[in-house]
Amino acid sequence: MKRTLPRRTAALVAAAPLVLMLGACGHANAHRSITSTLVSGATGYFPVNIIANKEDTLFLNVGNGTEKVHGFTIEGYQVAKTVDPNQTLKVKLHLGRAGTFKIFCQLHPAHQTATLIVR
Ligand SMILES: [Cu+2]
Repeated sequence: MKRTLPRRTAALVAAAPLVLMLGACGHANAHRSITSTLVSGATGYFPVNIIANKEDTLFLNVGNGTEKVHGFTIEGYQVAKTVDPNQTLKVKLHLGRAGTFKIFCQLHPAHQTATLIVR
């Protein structure tokens, strides 16, 4: 039993550079949050920019800190959801396209927009 421990440790040490290499390739998990809230006295999103890398898997928590239902659409990524007041929606997205994509509320034209930036 005592002999298996050093072997396991050696395997972990051997795997560590592999994990680091995968991270360097840009195939990473990006965890971000965005919330509908009051921005300068009007309804908008905070933060106004979500930034991640191409080929990342984006795990996005979409919150709503207001008292109304709000929409959440990402142009170019076929995401169109609604979020109830004081709820958080989880959106998982593979970022296969680089560029700048408008985030907007499909329910309220006056709702200030945000931007998804995929580098
Ligand atoms: Cu809205």
